[in-house]
Amino acid sequence: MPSIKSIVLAALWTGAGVLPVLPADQPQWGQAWSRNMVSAERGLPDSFDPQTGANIKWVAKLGTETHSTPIIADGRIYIGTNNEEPRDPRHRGDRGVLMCFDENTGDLLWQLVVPKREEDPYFDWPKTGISSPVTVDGDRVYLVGNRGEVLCLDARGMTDGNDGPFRNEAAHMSPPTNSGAPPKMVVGAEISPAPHSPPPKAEQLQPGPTDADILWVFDLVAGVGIWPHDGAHSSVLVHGDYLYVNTGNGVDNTHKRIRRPEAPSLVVLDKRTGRLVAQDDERIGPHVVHATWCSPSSAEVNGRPLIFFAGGNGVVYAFEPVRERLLNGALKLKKVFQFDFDPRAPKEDVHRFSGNKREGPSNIYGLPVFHQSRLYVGGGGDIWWGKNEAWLKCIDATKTGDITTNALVWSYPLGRHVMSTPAIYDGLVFIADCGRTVHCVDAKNGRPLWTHEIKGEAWASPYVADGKLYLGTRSGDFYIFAAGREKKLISSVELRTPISATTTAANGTLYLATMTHLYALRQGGVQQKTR
Ligand SMILES: [Ca+2]
Repeated sequence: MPSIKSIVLAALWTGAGVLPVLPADQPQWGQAWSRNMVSAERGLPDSFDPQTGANIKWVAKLGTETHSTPIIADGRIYIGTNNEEPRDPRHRGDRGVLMCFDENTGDLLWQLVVPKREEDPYFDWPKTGISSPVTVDGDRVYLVGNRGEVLCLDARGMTDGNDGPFRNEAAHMSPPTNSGAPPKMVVGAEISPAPHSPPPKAEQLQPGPTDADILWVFDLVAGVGIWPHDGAHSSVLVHGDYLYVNTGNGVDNTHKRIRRPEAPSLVVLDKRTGRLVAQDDERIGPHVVHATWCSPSSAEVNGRPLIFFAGGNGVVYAFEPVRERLLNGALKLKKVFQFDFDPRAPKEDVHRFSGNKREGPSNIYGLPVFHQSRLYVGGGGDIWWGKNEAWLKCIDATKTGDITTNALVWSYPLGRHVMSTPAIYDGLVFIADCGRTVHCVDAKNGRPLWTHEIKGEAWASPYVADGKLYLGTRSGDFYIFAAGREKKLISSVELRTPISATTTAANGTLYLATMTHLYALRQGGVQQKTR
């Protein structure tokens, strides 16, 4: 007699006419590794109600600022936040925090707590917490913390002891003696990033069962000489045995100087050891408009694997992946193409335009998304310091060399500034901007299909799952549209707390993070209590 599972599988096979789509984890930001903001999850809610608890499975409390997107793997959910609602009374004060919750219950399993950089508030902006989404590969969790460190964590935390080689969690989590408020924000103050100085051993906090187990650390400041700015936002890309990481190199507190022009924008580490194996050789540093916040993506183009990355200089690059582990010295990444996203913008001495809302260089926050031999990229003037102009561009990813003049398939003007990564679904491209508009564009030719005015800026990316488009805004409004050629707003919810995180779906549940709470939304769920 066939099992229920095999009947369900058979029904899925015949019903869909294609490979069955089963509930799955979401172990990295976007799809692996095109970074398309699309999920194959089904049966997700059309609406929910925080007042009655309808369609809510559970709610977990976060800090007060959450700019990180929830990531789900192997029964656990990871999200970065701050420490303004301390989960552990031993950790008090401003910290970067990564929380790990039980997927089923929303209970906290463990957390990584990282002291802030206190040399200059511009190195590690007060109260912003850990902004990077994690990437989970097997039982290892990769992320870039608030101090500009690439960290490899044990998904099981300390439940099976303190695994190495890194065993100095006590020093890592203990703030310096006399730690307190960061110095005043003084533009032009001559301050350099300094290493963490833990207190003497006897005064250090000791890791307990709810603290993270760090396996290795690579410090981007000490290791490749970056100048951190505002906060790290990197989503690590795993390709074979290697991690591709945008470094976060940026301007200093004047917003007019690059202190580390030689520092790389993209580095490659051995995922097993954290050893540096390669870095870009594109001399992007002097032209970084604000900081290096675009994370890499990857795809095979005509049978050839490529790593895509957009620099803080507004140029989209493709590199060959690292194939061999070199024993001596870091390898330079081999470039396959470069595409200047804004060729008419000024290219030299770009920081003289800092604060100019009318003209100046472009940079790129969202990820370059690969879909069917094309790259879709949103970019334009910096949201805080640059011109208002922004675009969604479609690039032919099959070309090589300098492809600025021959690879642009189409360009679509956006409203004012863009932070989003596009979602490509069913011949449509969805993106949202900081001019408070959601856009639906024909993927083939870039023609506008519909727009919708939203109440706040979109810092999150639109996310397509179950035929719906999910998007939260900085005004605290959450929108659910039909992901189709015709505009249809299915529902909207006023959460009254700003949203920076992209919504994610895994195993039949949708995860939505506001600044203060993580909602697990599930069809038919009724919330019992906040965890
Ligand atoms: Ca350890």
